[in-house]
Amino acid sequence: MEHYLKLSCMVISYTFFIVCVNSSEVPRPRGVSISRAPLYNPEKDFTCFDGTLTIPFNQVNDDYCDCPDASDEPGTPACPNGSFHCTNAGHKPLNIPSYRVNDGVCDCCDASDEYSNSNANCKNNCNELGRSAREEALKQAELLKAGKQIRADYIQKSTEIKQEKKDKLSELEKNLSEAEKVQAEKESLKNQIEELENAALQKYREIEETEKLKREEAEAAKNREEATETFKLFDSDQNGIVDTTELKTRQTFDKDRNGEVSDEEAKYFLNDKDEVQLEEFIAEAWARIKPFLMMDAGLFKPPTQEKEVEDLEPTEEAPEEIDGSEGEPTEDIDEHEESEGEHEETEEEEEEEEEVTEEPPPEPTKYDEETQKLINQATEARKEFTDAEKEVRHIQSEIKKLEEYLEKDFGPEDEFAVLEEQCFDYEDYEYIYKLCPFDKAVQKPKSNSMETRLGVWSSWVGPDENKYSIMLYDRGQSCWNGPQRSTHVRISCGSENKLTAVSEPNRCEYLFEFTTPAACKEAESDANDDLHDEL
Ligand SMILES: *[C@@H]1O[C@H](CO)[C@@H](O)[C@H](O)[C@H]1NC(C)=O
Ligand SMILES: *[C@@H]1O[C@H](CO)[C@@H](O)[C@H](O)[C@H]1NC(C)=O
Ligand SMILES: [Ca+2]
Ligand SMILES: [Ca+2]
Repeated sequence: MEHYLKLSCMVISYTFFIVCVNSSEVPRPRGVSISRAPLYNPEKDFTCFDGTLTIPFNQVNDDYCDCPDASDEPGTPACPNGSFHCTNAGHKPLNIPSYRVNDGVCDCCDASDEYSNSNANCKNNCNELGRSAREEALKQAELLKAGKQIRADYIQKSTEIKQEKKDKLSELEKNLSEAEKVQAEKESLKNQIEELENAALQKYREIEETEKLKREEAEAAKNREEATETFKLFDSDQNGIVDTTELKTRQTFDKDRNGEVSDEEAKYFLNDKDEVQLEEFIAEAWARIKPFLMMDAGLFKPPTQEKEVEDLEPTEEAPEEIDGSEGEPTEDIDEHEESEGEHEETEEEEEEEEEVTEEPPPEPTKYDEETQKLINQATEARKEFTDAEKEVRHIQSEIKKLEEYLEKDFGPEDEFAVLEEQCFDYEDYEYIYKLCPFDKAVQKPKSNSMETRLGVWSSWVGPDENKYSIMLYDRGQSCWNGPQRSTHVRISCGSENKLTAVSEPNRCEYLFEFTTPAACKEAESDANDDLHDEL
């Protein structure tokens, strides 16, 4: 076709762009690109591209749609589904749907789409547009060139970091198996010594058991004695029976505090009977009576009621335990305090008016020298085992961190890895936004420090041909009455790493714009495409 293509080509910028400007129109039907011109031969009948029909050439662009595929009307709006080509000399060629031809709106910068519509008043401004587009392209090209340099450095650095991490991982794996061995040894040592310790302590446990039993017996005896004395006191007519009449004289039993002890109230304290004898009094009634006596004596305060001052003969006995249960001597031999203070509880003392205190600390048992030595050794062995266990766990968590790092997708050449462990801020009117790549996105109001998590690193979610153009951070804090927050980060080539814009296109869905040299790389399918058509 070259014989009628008279193109003057300009080479702009050393390598990237060759822009061709038509110096004269190539003879071809209106709305047809140069590359398709050979398909329209005025010397012959025209056959629709889909082969359905052959028509005289003068029916091409006659503003009547003959071909189902619209191929006979490239330059008119006659076919509903056609396409119109603007050459746009000086700028980029363009294809528009044919219904835009002569629709009164300027679509092509060379005004060719409005050829029969002078009202549209379209001007050819392709040269101006072309010039600024080329300037912009030049700038982009320079940015790209500089960015690519930095990107190459990033790749280099990432490779080093990654290698370091891998080395460290394999070292840690060795250390782990060492540490596990140590742990196993320490455990077996601990078990051995604990067996000896256990045997040595057995006799002390038996002693303790006996003592506990003794204490419980003493407790029971004391309780009985108290009960008996109270019985005698209540049994005012000394007939060996306590009845409701006898109780009704005592304000203590005015449960509802209405100033009178009713029959019901008195019966309650006699185990729902009218009268009881001593044994039943001890076994059943005493448990109901005792707390009320204590309350009167001021030894037992229910949480809400203040003790009331009543003129009651003081009870001779002030029981000093509420629940009578001694602190069980447990087996925590580890935690012995070496306080030698032997202090005997003289339980028979009558006038103990002191408040009920917390259980006294269990008396430290005195062990014989041999046993004490075993205890010390066991304590040490337990500690060593715990330390070994801790070390194992520590190494495991280090390994886990490294593995997580190595699993992260830092781009096809790990070019984004350098952004890890950095954070970038963007401030608007109200908030400071923070992006920590491969970690999280957060938002913090300027007025306080309450951070809101807008998402944690999930994955790359760009379209197939450009997967590494969008990052997703999801699983952020839930919105009130709404979904969990999430953030998309659009990545583009820039001379520096910078968060350049933040918006919230949908409720709780944020969009960050981030530039980085790591993204400076020609897109697979860009640039010269449009020109191919014309060359
Ligand atoms: C328009 O043309 C395309 C192919 O050129 C075809 O796939 C499509 O179905 C057509 N649509 C109509 C409405 O004719
Ligand atoms: C692994 O163990 C060796 C020897 O105990 C220690 O020097 C080294 O620091 C450990 N390596 C790591 C990565 O912690
Ligand atoms: Ca036609
Ligand atoms: Ca138009």
